[in-house]
Amino acid sequence: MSLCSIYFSFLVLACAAFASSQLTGPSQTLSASPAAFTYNNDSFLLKGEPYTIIGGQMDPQRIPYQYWRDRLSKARAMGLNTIFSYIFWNNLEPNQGAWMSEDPQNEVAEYFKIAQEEGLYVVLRPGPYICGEHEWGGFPAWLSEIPGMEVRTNNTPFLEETKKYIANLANKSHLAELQVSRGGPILMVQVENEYGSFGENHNYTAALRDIIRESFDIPLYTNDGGVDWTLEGGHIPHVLAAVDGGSWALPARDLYITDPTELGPLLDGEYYTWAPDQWGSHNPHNTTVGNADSVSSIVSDIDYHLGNYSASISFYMVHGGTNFGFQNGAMWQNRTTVFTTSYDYGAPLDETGRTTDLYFKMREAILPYVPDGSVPDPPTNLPRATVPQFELCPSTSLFETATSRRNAASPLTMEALGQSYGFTLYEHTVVSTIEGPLAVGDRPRDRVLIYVNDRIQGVMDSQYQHPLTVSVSLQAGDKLQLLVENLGRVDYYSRGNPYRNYLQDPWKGVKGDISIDGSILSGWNMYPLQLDSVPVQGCSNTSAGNKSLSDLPRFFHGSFIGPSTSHNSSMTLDTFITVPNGIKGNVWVNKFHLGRYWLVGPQQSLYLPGTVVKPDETNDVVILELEPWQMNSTSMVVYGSPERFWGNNPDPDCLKCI
Ligand SMILES: *[C@@H]1O[C@H](CO)[C@@H](O)[C@H](O)[C@H]1NC(C)=O
Ligand SMILES: *[C@@H]1O[C@H](CO)[C@@H](O)[C@H](O)[C@H]1NC(C)=O
Ligand SMILES: *[C@@H]1O[C@H](CO)[C@@H](O)[C@H](O)[C@H]1NC(C)=O
Ligand SMILES: *[C@@H]1O[C@H](CO)[C@@H](O)[C@H](O)[C@H]1NC(C)=O
Ligand SMILES: *[C@@H]1O[C@H](CO)[C@@H](O)[C@H](O)[C@H]1NC(C)=O
Ligand SMILES: *[C@@H]1O[C@H](CO)[C@@H](O)[C@H](O)[C@H]1NC(C)=O
Ligand SMILES: *[C@@H]1O[C@H](CO)[C@@H](O)[C@H](O)[C@H]1NC(C)=O
Ligand SMILES: *[C@@H]1O[C@H](CO)[C@@H](O)[C@H](O)[C@H]1NC(C)=O
Ligand SMILES: *[C@@H]1O[C@H](CO)[C@@H](O)[C@H](O)[C@H]1NC(C)=O
Ligand SMILES: CC(=O)N[C@H]1CO[C@H](CO)[C@@H](O)[C@@H]1O
Repeated sequence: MSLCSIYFSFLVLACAAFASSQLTGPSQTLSASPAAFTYNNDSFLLKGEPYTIIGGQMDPQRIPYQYWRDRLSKARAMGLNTIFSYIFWNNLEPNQGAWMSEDPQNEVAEYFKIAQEEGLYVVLRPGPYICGEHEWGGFPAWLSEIPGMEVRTNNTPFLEETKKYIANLANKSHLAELQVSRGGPILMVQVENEYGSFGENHNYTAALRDIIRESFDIPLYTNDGGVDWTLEGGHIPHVLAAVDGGSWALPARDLYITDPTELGPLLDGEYYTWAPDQWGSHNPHNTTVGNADSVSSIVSDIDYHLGNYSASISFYMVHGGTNFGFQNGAMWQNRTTVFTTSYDYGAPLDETGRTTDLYFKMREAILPYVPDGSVPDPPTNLPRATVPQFELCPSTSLFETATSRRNAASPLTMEALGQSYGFTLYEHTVVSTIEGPLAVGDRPRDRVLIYVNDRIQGVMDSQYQHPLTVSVSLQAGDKLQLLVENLGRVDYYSRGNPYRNYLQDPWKGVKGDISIDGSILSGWNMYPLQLDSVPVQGCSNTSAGNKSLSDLPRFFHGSFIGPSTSHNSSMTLDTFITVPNGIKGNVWVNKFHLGRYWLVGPQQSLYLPGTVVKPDETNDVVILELEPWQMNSTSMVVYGSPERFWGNNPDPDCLKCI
């Protein structure tokens, strides 16, 4: 999505002069089945008939694959005829050359086939940059290690990798054969994503257009914020220009796009149903719940787009889903701001795929624009499960699991260590007395827990503007340990704001030297802790029930007996996991990584999909608590509840931080 788009408020609502004259026809000359999907000056044409796209965004890789059909059928029942989907390259190719099309969660062709079975067409948004509040906007971390790499520009290494990615998507992931021109559901392909808010290198976007054309023969489109400079930066000859944003954005396309090969029917490619959440004591959950004015403005915008304007639309998001594991993105706004694990988005289908009040209000507004009887009945929500509270016992510390070691005189970044996500531990043994403020590379990337001989000294985190320094006092033989957490790479940068462009600087861990009072420390042991697997062995009897857990990040282990299913559906095992005594950490259930928790909120519980839960059997739970020294309780407990709550708490590590 474009956060830039929502910064422009309602600029123009009265757009009486929707001038659609002077347009020329579609730029595409379709070879295979020319009539399958095309457009003229005013309208998309599906098999020759005018077609208004009533779309909604839903990304397969953010939804447990077992629930794809459930979510798609519900989108259809809301009145949608088309699904818009981003593809996350970093999930499909986690290691260079390792294409994961066999992994069910990344089998995106299967998702599109289900969409077709459910009566939906598809608009494909492959990026390769997709923004989306997703880790590095969808780029795999290994890209950063390719010499000369510069993303989103006319850069040979970048275009070479992009070429392979698009070809793999088309061929290895079988999306080419799912084009509407070959009888599949895919109508159009987006080129780049809101590129105009990032840059204006038209050579790059033309090259990317040509790369996509090598694999796809259906119409292409661009999608940019509804203002002059974003449209001017983003348009590409022979590619249909679309806008995103609210109703205010609609007139912009024909005001600022003049090349007739870029004109055609009007599409609002991202109409925001609401907004994502970011961690922080002062960030309340973004939702329309209880906000009748917001809901009614969405409803009247639906009329305005589909009625007054006869425009096509895609609701971003119709269902957000979840940034499971370490998959969330972040932004840089002179400090790091981090998207939560939940991508609920305040969307009409909530994070667990249940319909909300907004769903029914939007459905009612959409129905007058679709032929009678063609929309299925709205679904009934299934109940979610309760898991009674149970206690976990303390297991090994994170540091004890750090066994894979590299050493070097100077620190290496996480990526140079061959690691994409999670934590890296940097360890140095001091040779002579030294004290003073610590500097960790060029800046904390992102959250650094500082220990001396296993005792916590402080937290440096680029989320905090204050305090930025921690001082230490060390004797010869002391062990300085820095645990660096990658909180998610920046996924969005706009040339319209005053911030640094961290899309081109994605590195995590430590970049640069580590010094104390200006003296560089040389000689580091480095331990990548990506946590693809976590220890599930039992607990250390010695520390179980012990009043004094050490300061070290620690795994906790426990289990619960899964509830029985009702309605013969794993959705009745869906629940919200809460770690009431936890400060900050991560949760795994049956080895499935739910994601991060952090007491600051606004997210206070994690979605546990019923697909992960074994009914009537033992289910393993592992928690990594990063800050046991901040816990008020010595016991770690977990429960699952059918309802979630959102809320904020002060940050014990930085009470005054914003
Ligand atoms: C689009 O409009 C222009 C100008 O009115 C006209 O010349 C052209 O034939 C139209 N194209 C199509 C495909 O209808
Ligand atoms: C994809 O596969 C087709 C058919 O096997 C082949 O002709 C084409 O060159 C491949 N495309 C790319 C981009 O590799
Ligand atoms: C785009 O390509 C043209 C022709 O090769 C060249 O003159 C121009 O400098 C390029 N522009 C950018 C921004 O790379
Ligand atoms: C949209 O159309 C309706 C019905 O024709 C009309 O009453 C309303 O004023 C129009 N809204 C705008 C903003 O033009
Ligand atoms: C961010 O930092 C830059 C460089 O220090 C400064 O010019 C700019 O005003 C800052 N912006 C905000 C919103 O603080
Ligand atoms: C503690 O040790 C006993 C005996 O070795 C073992 O049976 C028990 O499972 C252990 N408890 C935990 C919580 O690991
Ligand atoms: C647990 O408590 C005992 C007695 O108070 C203490 O000797 C021991 O070191 C503690 N163990 C841990 C792991 O903290
Ligand atoms: C439960 O669902 C499964 C898979 O959908 C189906 O095979 C099975 O027959 C169902 N059982 C009952 C009792 O409805
Ligand atoms: C711990 O307890 C103190 C005193 O009751 C309270 O002020 C603080 O907020 C609590 N901290 C957490 C993380 O719950
Ligand atoms: C991350 C995000 O988009 N947060 C938004 C939540 O809603 C408030 C109020 O509408 C916005 O100010 C935030 O930007």
